[in-house]
Amino acid sequence: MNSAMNSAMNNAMNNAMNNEFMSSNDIRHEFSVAMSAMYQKEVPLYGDLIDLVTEVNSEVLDSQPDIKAQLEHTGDIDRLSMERHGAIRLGTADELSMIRRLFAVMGMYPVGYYDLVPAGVPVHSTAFRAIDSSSLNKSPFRVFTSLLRLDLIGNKALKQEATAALANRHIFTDKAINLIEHFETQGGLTTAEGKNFVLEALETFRWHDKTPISKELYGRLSSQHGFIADVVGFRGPHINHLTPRTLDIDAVQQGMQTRGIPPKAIIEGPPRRACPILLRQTSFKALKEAVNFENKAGSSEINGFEQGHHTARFGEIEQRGVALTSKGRALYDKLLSDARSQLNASPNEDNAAEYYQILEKTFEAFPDDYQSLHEAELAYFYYEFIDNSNASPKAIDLAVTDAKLNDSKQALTNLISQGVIRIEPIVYEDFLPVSAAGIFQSNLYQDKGDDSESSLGSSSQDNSERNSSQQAFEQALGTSVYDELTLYENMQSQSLNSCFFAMKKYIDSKLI
Ligand code: OOG
Ligand code: NI
Repeated sequence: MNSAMNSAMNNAMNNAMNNEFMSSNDIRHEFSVAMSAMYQKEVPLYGDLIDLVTEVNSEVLDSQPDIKAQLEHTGDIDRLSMERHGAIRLGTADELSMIRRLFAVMGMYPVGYYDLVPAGVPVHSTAFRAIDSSSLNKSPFRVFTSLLRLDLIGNKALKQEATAALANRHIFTDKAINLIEHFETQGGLTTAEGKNFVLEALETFRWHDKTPISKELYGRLSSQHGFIADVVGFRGPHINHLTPRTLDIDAVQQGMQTRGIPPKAIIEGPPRRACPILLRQTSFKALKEAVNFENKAGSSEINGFEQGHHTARFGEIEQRGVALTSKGRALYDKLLSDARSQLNASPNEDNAAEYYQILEKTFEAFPDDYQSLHEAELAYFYYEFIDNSNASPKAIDLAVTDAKLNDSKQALTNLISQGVIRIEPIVYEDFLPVSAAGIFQSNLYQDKGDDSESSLGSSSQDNSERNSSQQAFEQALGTSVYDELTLYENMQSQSLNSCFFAMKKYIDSKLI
């Protein structure tokens, strides 16, 4: 862990210990609520989506009491309708490094590196989120944050114009920056400062319908890639979608169709399964929105502005499952790519049914019960000691000694099948690059259709290219990103340790 990250962690710890400060978890929660209210006002169709999700979720709760009981047990029931993530796109290294400091105030740290260039999208990204189980439980809100790869614009003159436009904008209010600095020096914000911070931070994510560039420059940027125009053409990184959690994504996809909320062609990610893995997502197609382009000299000028439109903002839904180990993830990536090559076209409206069929068939190779996923080390789990199991303390003692001393997987597996240890899936908190690319693509090319290729095309990429772009991203960010697999690994091993500890206490109390 580097020193910037260390000080972020120290801040978070001081913050939690020092009562006079508002906790970062509370700041994050209040921010996500404020952001949701702002976005529903800005994009009313998103409010309709939330209504649909709420209805589908309550139907699931009514018809499947076991799911309701589980959500009540974990405390998730109260947070069910809260947004799980949003996304923004930034233009410069300075913006990225300041946004890192802004999110740190809310206890959100950069996790994972996503390179979208091989998928034809000129950005690379990370996700800012809480990193420990208890903070995630308090508020799982995350922001998928992308940085534009201006270096990929081939046309030198255009690149210069884009760079100049970005250099002119200030996406943070002075008060927000002051409060961030105050947080860093004091180690926290008081409740009054925290509430003020939420209001100031919100300004960065607001929609502006007056652009700082001309329609003509906007057109040239769009013809390179819609994404470049979306970043360079605006005064700030408007939140481009928010994403609530649904208990049945297939039902929401259906429901959108019948309610006139235009869905994207397919649900991204793995197929529907008994034991959900990773992340399934879908969205409604981005809206065509009126914007006013700066036009001091033009003939069609209305008060110095020329009218036009822009397409970028949408609403999304997600359904999450268990986090996969690197072995599980490799299997997921392989099966997804097998399914896509069998389809022999990119999934779209016309081949959606065929695509789902192929996907389901292909994923039969992925075990679909938690016990098998655990045994094959494909997924991460929490361990819980059940002290009312029928196993004798002596037998538990032997099995624990074996599992601990010999690191014996068999002993652990036995304890699980005897019902002494219960496993509980660790939820995947991150994103999937192929899915993200699918979300990006279907929301940037409304006028041209889902399949249109960007002028950057898609390219293959070797490992050294990937490593060097990750380094460039981290340099811009001002710190390295957390490795998501290490975080899940730690959660799992910490949970196993506390489970063993609880068992040891139990055995000692019985055997003495
Ligand atoms: C981000 C797209 C990625 C997701 O859920 O995979 C994303 C964007 O459109 O800026 O949010
Ligand atoms: Ni998203």
